Amino acid sequence: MHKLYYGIGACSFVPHAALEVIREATGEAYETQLVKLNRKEQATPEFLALNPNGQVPVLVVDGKPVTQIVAICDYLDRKYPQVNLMPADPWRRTEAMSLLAWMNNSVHPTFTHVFMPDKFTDNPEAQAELKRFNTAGYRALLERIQGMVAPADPWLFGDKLSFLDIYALVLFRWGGLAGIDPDTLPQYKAFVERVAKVPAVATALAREGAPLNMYRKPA
Ligand SMILES: N[C@@H](CCC(=O)N[C@@H](CS)C(=O)NCC(=O)O)C(=O)O
Repeated sequence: MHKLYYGIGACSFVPHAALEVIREATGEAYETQLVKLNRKEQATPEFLALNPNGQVPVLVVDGKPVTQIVAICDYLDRKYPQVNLMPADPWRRTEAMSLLAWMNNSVHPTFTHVFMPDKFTDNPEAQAELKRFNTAGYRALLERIQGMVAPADPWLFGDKLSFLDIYALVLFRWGGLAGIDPDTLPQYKAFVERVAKVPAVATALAREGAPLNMYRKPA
């Protein structure tokens, strides 16, 4: 059975919701293990033995850990192609993979500079500057995603919910944490509300227990 190590509201929500979509479609059960990121459980020797990067998600498959969302999504799609979490057509799949990589290697790290600037410098003034600069950059990236989700009918890659729709939800929520008012991105907000209503996504959201709207007005 697959076992997912996840954090509340973290990027691990992408495989978490996907595993739930798979469970609903195929009956394949999975286990979850919460890693309390605020308590630095990702830095314990036991967890570092699973993922030396000290990050969630980790998916354990037949006792072997796999890390990195792009690899985990690729594995789950190849294991359960009938669930269509990536498009089946080779070119559409490549387009989806390109978008997944961009979300993971460009949008996601921009937010990390806002949320965890201490990962990039130990100078408090530089941290404040990183936060300010990257909040603006993050907003611009969310606007680009809004341009992609606005015409989605109903999902980014057609009639099947994909990893991309779930990642779009995660990145939008983080905007709230970065002090970006969700109401200023109305088309993106409407899309995320739609994704959140998909029963499997709603189940995973309920398990994590964090609100969909994480907006914190900047001080
Ligand atoms: N590129 C990695 C990013 C993973 C990542 O940034 N995980 C964050 C949560 S969203 C984390 O575990 N942060 C805890 C830490 O870095 O201490 C992936 O795709 O898995």
